[in-house]
Amino acid sequence: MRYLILIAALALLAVPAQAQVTSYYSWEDGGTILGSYGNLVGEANVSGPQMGSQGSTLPDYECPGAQEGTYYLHVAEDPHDGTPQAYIAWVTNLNDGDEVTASFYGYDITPGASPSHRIWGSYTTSDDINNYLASASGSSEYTAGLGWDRVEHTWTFAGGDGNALVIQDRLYSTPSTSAPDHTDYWVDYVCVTSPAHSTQVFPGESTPVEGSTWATIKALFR
Ligand SMILES: [Ca+2]
Repeated sequence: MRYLILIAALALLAVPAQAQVTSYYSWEDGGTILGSYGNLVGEANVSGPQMGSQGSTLPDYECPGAQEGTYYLHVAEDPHDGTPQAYIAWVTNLNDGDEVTASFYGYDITPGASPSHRIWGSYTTSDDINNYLASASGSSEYTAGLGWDRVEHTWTFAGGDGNALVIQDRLYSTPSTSAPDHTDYWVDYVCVTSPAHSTQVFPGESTPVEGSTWATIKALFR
C-alpha cells in the first residue's frame, strides 16, 4: 500500500505545470474597447484630469489622470438601464480546465455605493467576440471607492467548444433606471494571465506588454 501511495504521488508530480503568459494593456496606444453590451456610450481614449457625472446632469466628480502611464479609457452609461459591459480583453483558443486570471483598475470615489466597477467574464466563440454563448461569472467585489482600485478574478475555463473568454468591466450606476441618468467611468491597466497556448487580445493596435520578461518592459519604457 505504501508503494502505491508513493507511485500515485510521483504520478502527480510528473504532470508538468502549464506554462502561463502574463500581459497587460494600459491604453497608451490610443485604443478604446473591443466591444460592449447594454447602454454603454462615449468610449474614448483620454489623458489628464477628466470631469464626469455620477448620475447627475452636470459634471460632479473628477478623475485626476491615468492610473498607469499617460492614457486611459473613458466609458459612460447613458441612459441608466441594467448593467452595461465594456469588453476590455479577450482570451481565445482556450480549453476546458485552463486557468485565466485577469484584473483592471477602475476609478471610483463612492465607498460602498454606486457608481462602481466589477470584473466579469463571458464565453464566446474564438472567431467572434460578439458571439455570446454564456456568462462565465466573475468577482463579487466592487471597486473600493477610494480612487483607482484594482479588481481581479480567476476563471477555470468551462466554455466548451466556444474556446474564448471575454473580460468585462461591468458598470453599476445609481439610480439604476431613472433620470438623471448619465454616469462616467474610467479604466486603466488590464492585466491577463493565461496558458501559453491561448491568444490574448487587447484594444488598440500595439502588441501588449508581456510581464514575463522585465527586459522587454524596460526597453519599451526607455
Ligand atoms: Ca494607461
